[in-house]
Amino acid sequence: MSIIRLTLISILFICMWSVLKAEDAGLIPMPLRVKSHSNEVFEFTPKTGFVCRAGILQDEIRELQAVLKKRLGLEVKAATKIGKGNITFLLDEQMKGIEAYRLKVDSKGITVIASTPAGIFYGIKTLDQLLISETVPGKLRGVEIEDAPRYSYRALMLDPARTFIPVKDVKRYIDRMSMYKLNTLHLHLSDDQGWRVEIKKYPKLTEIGAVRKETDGDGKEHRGFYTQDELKDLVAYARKKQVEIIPEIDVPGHSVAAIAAYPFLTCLNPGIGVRTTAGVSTDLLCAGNEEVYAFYADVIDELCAIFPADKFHIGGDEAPLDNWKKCEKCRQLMKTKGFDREQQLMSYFFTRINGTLVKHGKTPLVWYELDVPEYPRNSIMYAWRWGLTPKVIEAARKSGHQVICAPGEHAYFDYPQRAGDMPEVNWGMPVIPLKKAYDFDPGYGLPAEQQGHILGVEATLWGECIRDIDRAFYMTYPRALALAEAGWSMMENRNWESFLTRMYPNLDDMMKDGVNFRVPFEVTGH
Ligand code: TNX
Repeated sequence: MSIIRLTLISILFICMWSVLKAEDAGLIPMPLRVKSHSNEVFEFTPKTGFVCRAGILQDEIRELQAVLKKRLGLEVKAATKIGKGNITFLLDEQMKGIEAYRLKVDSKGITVIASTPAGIFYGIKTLDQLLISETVPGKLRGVEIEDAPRYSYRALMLDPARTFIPVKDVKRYIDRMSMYKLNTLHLHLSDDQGWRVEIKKYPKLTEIGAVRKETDGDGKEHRGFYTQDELKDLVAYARKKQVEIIPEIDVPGHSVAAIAAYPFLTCLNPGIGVRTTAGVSTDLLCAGNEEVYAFYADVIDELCAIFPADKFHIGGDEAPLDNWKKCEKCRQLMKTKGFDREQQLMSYFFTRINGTLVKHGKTPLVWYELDVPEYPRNSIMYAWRWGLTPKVIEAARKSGHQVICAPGEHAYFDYPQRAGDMPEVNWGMPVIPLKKAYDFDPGYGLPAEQQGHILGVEATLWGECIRDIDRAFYMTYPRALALAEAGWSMMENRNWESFLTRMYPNLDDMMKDGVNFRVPFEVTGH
């Protein structure tokens, strides 16, 4: 072989080796466009600094500093020159998309351009993912990334109502979800088995409602709730990670803990205690009692002072109407209103609760049930029941509502990732393997004009069997990586094999960080 040929082959080999591909860069979710600059390499040095003209990016600078400290042990300080081996943040109001960003890495420097701090933040998160998969420490291969999300709403739900989750654990959960550009944490704060938020006007909600005597007969008391100050701190923490927290108070079903504390809230069985088993209760809030609406107006008033999000989840799921049929007050109200079906009372109930939300400028989110005749015009529907999402998307389009897709068959993260994975649960939960979580297309392949009302995605981690944050992480990951990609990436940029390759550097990173996850052995045939 001639010297020239050998040299050419070596150059080609070196180029191939050093060209950055999204597949080997651990980028999740997959960006809109990735272009590698094969001849460029950026080198971090102790002199690397950040250049930032706007004063409003303090949190983002701190995030960058934390990333570079963690990955490279570097302390980066303010610099003045764009290029020259520095990292530059530019806010460009002309750029379209509130979460969009452009990231460029070449031998002269690193630049992140966005129209908002959120975009800059996501540029930093992408930079972080580039760093976790670089094999030569301190070097980054040249790349240009143009990125923007498919959907604006990308959420995970935690259920501290069934099993309380301390604030410090929720913060860790937020840290990890923000790595994958998930921008909403939905907190399910009340259910039959627990009321988890301090309400100053009604102290018994937490004195009584936050104590569960036992769980499925284990004889162990379980208690806990968030004070208002703790939640304000949590909201501020999340905001720095570009995560918005949305509270949920589930009504009129799943309200036994509140009823245990304030028995007047229900129709027929005022003596019930906080529920100690999973399942659905027939003890609902009474729709025919004015005091119920006044009570929840007070609760919502206090919660709106804690959560600045413009959305507020009011539950609405699994409310069997047996007791409303038998309750005098409910019957009387139906008569006055001229209703002939209890389901109409359900619509009435939501309208009344929404009256309070509207005063605070909030939009109600609801677990959509196909048999409820009407929801408030401004509400956003969750499609959640197994197999019913296409139906709900269509029904919501006709009724003029927006939809969040949280389908049971792709996004119920309380379901095991593999058969036999949850031996402690014997009620036969279905299985959602990683592949099934990945196969989720929130648009269900519909033509563009039939999916414009889809706002985004959410995965729900119902807490009946989630005993602590390690278990929560174990159930969440790696499936939340699949969800993040379903919410952010365009279908034409998504590919299962590529996803798996990009997943491994992230699993490695979670391991180093002490974040629990389930190794998806089955994808490699084990
Ligand atoms: C249904 S999904 C529920 C939850 C349970 C979950 C268990 C929904 C809106 N309600 O109350 O925890 O199933 O998978």
